[in-house]
Order: sequence, then C-alpha cells, then structure tokens
Amino acid sequence: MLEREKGTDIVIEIGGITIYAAAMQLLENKLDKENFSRIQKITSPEVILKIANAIAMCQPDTVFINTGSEADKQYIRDLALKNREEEKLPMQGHTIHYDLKDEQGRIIDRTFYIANEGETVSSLANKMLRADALADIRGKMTGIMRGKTMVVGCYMRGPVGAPVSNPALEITSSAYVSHSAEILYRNAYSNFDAEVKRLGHFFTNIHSEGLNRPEDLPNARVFMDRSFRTTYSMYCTYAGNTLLLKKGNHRFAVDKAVYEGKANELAEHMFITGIEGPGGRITWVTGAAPSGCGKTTTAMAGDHFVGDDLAQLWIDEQGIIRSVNPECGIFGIVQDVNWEGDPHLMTLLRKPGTEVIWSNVLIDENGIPHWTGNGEEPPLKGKNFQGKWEKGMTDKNGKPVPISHPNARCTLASKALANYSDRAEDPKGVETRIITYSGRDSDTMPPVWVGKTSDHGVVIGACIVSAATATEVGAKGVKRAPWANAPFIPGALGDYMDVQFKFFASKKIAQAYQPILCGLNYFLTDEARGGTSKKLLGEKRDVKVWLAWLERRANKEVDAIETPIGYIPKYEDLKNLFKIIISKEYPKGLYEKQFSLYTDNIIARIDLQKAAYGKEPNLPARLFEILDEQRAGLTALKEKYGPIVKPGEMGK
Ligand code: OXD
Ligand code: MN
Repeated sequence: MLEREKGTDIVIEIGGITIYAAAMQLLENKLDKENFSRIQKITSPEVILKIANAIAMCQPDTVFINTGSEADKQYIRDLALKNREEEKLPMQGHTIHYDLKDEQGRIIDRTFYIANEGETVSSLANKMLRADALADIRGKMTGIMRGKTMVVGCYMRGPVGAPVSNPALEITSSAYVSHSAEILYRNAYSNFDAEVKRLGHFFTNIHSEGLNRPEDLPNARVFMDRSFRTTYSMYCTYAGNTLLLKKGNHRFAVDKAVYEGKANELAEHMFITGIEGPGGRITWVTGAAPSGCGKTTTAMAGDHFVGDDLAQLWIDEQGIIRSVNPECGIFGIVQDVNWEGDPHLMTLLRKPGTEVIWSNVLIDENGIPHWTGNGEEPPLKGKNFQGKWEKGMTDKNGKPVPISHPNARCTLASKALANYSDRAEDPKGVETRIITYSGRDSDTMPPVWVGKTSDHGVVIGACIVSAATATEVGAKGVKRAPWANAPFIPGALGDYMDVQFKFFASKKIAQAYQPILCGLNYFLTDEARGGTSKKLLGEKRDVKVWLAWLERRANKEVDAIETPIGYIPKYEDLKNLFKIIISKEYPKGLYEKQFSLYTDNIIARIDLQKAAYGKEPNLPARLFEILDEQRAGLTALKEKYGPIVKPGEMGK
C-alpha cells in the first residue's frame, strides 16, 4: 500500500504557507522582478506552494528561476565556479568537482523513507516516522540557505509527452547540483505547467549542502517522503545523495508503477540500448545491474544508446513493451573506462568538444584528469578525492590510496555520444524485446542464459547476487540485489515482485512482441572454473557477443540448449558470432568453462534465495515454485553427471 497525501506535508508545515495568494506574495517579496516574472509562467498552485515554502524554510538570500536558456545555463556554470564547487580544467567545457572524502557514495545509513504510523516500508531500507522526520528537517533545514542563492529548476524525467514521464522540481543551493541536473535531465520550464496538468502530479526535491564541512557529515540526511513525493537532502554534495531527481525520484517512480500502474508499468534500474541484427534491424534491450556493475559499459556496447541507468517501461495499446529513459545524460563511473572497452565514452572524455563535470578523479599538474583502469600511464602526483596525492601514498591503515576513488564519475550529456539513438527523445519509447539481469558474480552463473518462461525470467531478476561496490559508503561482501533495484524499492518487496510477474505475463503483450528475460554475467573468474588466476574468463568486449546472441534468440534465429536454469547458447552459434561481431576466436575449451553448470554453486545460490525470501512476508508463491523446480532439475543433473555438467550433457 502507498499512502498518498497522508499526514503533514513537511515543507509546507515548516514554511507555513498554505494559501496560493500568500505564496505569490512571498515570491513577489523575495524574487527580483525578472525572476518573479519567470515564476509567474508557472500557474499550478501546488507547484507554487512547494517553491514558496521551500524558500520560507531554507531562507536563501536570492532565488534564481532557471529557464534552461543558454544564458541561464551559463549563469549556473559560473555560479558553480564562484561558489568553488567546481574548478575549470584546461580542456574547454571540463570542470572538476570534489565531494568530501567521507562522502564518496550514497550514505545509506543516513537515508530514510518518511513513514506514516503503521505504514509498510521496504524491509531493506531505513525509515523514520513522519513526526520525527519533521522535527529533524525543521532543525536542519530551517535557514540552511542563508547567504546562498537558491536555484529552482523544472525538469521532465522522460521525454515530454511520454505517458510514463514525471515532472520534477530540483530546488537547491548547490550550483554543482543544478549544473548536473541541466546535463542529466530535460529542462522543461516552458512545458512544466502543461505536463503537470497532463500527468496530474509532480515530484519535488529540496537540497542544501549547508557549509559542506566534514564535521557536518554526521548530520547529513537524505529523506524521501513518499506520501507527498518530496525529497529532502542536507549537508552533503555527492550527486547520488543530492541530485534526488535521480535516485530519489526513481523511488517515487517505482512506487507509482507498483501502486498506480495497474501491472502495466515498471520503473527499473536499467540501461536501454539498441542492438543491430542482420539486415540492419534494431532490437531494443533494457538491462538491470546493481550500481557499479558495468551498466554503462553494457549500454555503450549497443549500437543505439538510449540510457545507462534508469528505464520506465509500459505496455502500449498494441501490446508492445516500450521503454523511455527518464534521463538524457550519464553520471557514469569512470573506473576501468578505457579505449579498448569504451571508445565512444573515451572520445568525449579525452577530446575537446563536450561539456564534462568530473568528480573525485585525480587531476595532475597539467589539469588533466586520471583514473584507475584507464589504460594510460598514471601520473606521479596530483590532487584527488582525498587531497594531495603522490605515487606510493598509503592511507592510515597502510593501504595504497588509488589515484581516483572507485566511485569517481563523469557527468555528460548523452547527445554528445556518437551512438546516441535518434529514438531516445521519442515519447513513444522504444519497442523492448530483451530484458537482462546481471551482477558481479565471480563463480556461479554462466555469461548468458534465457529464462524458460516470463515467470522464470522474473526469478532471474529476483535472484541477482552481486559483490558490493563503492557506490554505497561502507558496503562490503557479496549481497543479494533483487532486480538491482532493491535500494530504490520503497514499498514491500512482495508488492513489487507481484507486479513483475503480472507485467511480464500480461495477456496484453502481443505474441509477436513477447520479450525474452535473461541473465548476463561477465564477472566469472578463471579461478572459479578450475584455473589459478583471479582474472576474468572473458574480456569486456565479449559483451557485444552475448548481446548479439540474445538479439538472434529474441528473433528466433538461434536454437539453444535447455537446462534447469533456462536456455544457454550452442557453441557453434557463439563461435560464429565471436568471429563476425568482434573478429575473435572462441575456443571450445573456454565455452565449456563458461557454460558448464557448476550445480553445487547454483544450488547453494537457490538455497540462499529461498532462505532470504522465506523471511519476507506476502511474496508470490510462484517464486518458490520456480526455485524448487530449478533445484530439482539441477539435483537430477548432478546425480547423473556429477557436480559439473557440461553443455553437451544437457538438453539431450
Ligand atoms: C548511480 C547509482 O549513481 O546507482 O547510478 O549509484
Ligand atoms: Mn544507478
């Protein structure tokens, strides 16, 4: 259940303005003539009330209404430099931003859903009761923008006109956050009113970095008020904590899909890309992976890039699953981005012509950014996420300090990419036929497999397991990562799962557009397949082949081997695709290592999922039926062939 409009709307309670006329009066008093005339173009009383109350609560010195014009974008860029939130780099349009040393990822310990009494919130997240959150926000955000300029931006999460797009306000005193929003989202100042009217809702985000001192970080908070679709973020700057247009609003989009989408909508942590198949046809793929597990690289491996992080899906009148990207830019991890695996991205990062905000990388004496795994000669010294850096430097535990933080990022507009699709702005979205799920799995699942039915596919999503990454402060070990979306599912997991089963089994999906749901894993190591090194069994560019095989499979052009976990590719098909797609030999021995089923590992994985999901209330029974069916199939195979079952032994 989602309790909309229940309890007090915190910003309105703290700001104290409940009447439209009073809101307009405050705006007239507070804004200069130009900005007041800008705000008058927005006529929705609810939007005006949110903005006026945000001003009353935060008490900025000045307010800037950002229309998204080139002059306004420039004002924001200049303000980011003036505030010293960014510094110019020698390459035209490039700047560097640093977050505090201890705020290099999402602060999940200080991130809360605001809950009403008795309301169910995801068992995987923190919650704070509304009254406590009100007191906390009142204490921390009242007057937080004194001495600062508040920038108000009106954005669309998704193309204007798309049925699943969401209008959203970003209200912040950080010009860096505003600058990032301008690059990553569609400024919709001129359409905002009409879009709010068309869709009947909007999201609100209010952020201030305060004084941005290390000593304030324990007081940093990220709050999501699901009832009033408003986020509050304070005393932090890392975009994952502050630019809540991204993951804060993704959570509201998940709520909206689950509780209001009638099993006809999904909001996922997925890339969107198009793969060219024979005859130039394009098959569209969306794929989930936990933060920091190569979504950007996989998306870039496609021929027609739409997005690398978020996807909103729906079933249209003709029975086609369509997807749009709520974003129009990339806030991408740069670690391991290099010419070999990511030529399109490298071109934008290393050649002039693209606006880029770098964060938390090393800047050398010549103002050039460097990062771990870029395949280039590292400099001997420079400045990075923790201050001055030089080769051989160790931290207080004696561990080497890397040149860049593993969660260091680049922010840039997707339209700069050579493979950016001309369909990315289409409000009708792209016809989606392949859905992939993946994680950092070093020892269990094969590189690619396809669920036998949509229900089996949903279970692939439910069972993602992944090594922790640097995107969350303090995260360690190997974790379950349901749909790679778990950190962003606000309600009960059972409700979300139920919608997944219903969506993909929907009778509305036309036969000709049935999608395939698949697993992808390119983190298998040599060691886990009988070798001695920790090296990956394949190479980054092999992903093009896995995607090409899925493209052929979705179009019913390749046969496959049936196994208890789903369909896996035949050797001859892969060998052929390796040759035509990346001109590479694909030895049979490697195929056998990659696609033999290590039944003990998979059974242990199933048992882990059964035990964990067994504790979760109200889950669809179908999940357990499928896990049991797969387990029985694997056990039977193991009895017949031993614990390692070769592809040739299956599907006979
Ligand atoms: C991201 C994340 O920034 O998921 O995309 O952390
Ligand atoms: Mn993400």
